[in-house]
Amino acid sequence: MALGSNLGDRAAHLAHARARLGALPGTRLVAASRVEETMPLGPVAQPPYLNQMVLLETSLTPAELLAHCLAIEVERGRARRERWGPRTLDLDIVRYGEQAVRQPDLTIPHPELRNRDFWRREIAELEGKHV
Ligand code: A4P
Ligand code: MG
Repeated sequence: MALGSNLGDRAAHLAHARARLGALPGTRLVAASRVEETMPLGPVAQPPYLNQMVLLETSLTPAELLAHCLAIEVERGRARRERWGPRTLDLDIVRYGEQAVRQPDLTIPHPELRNRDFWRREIAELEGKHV
């Protein structure tokens, strides 16, 4: 799961997300990458992000996990204005084990994985941490 924030107290938003994700039903936070500051990607001018990748073990389905993610984003005052715009907290399911999901509201692996060096770097860090 990828955590991102570029509005408000970014570190606090990520900390909230880690705590909430780790406390979801049937879910455990196994490992977390370093938090890194990254320059904004995409067409919208906006402040730099803090990004982090976490590894969860969960019995939630991808759809259930997504619903929890949207609720946690709202807890941090996330307002959806424009696609790729600035946000207090963004939670993206980047991978879900080896499973692929293609639904109107959920694509796994996340289509941006191939374009985001920092995500791939963070995943490599997690794999080193828990193997
Ligand atoms: N959705 C589909 N697949 C997924 C998935 N695998 N995980 C749907 C989570 N959500 C998924 O998301 C819109 C809808 O995508 C969700 O309701 C869900 O049904 P959103 O968060 O409202 O929209 P968004 O985040 O603006 O769009 P998207 O496509 O998720 O963009 P990203 O990839 O989140 O990009 N620059 C830096 N440096 N770091 C960043 O983290 N993030 C973005 C946003 C732009 N630039 C960035 C960063
Ligand atoms: Mg998103």
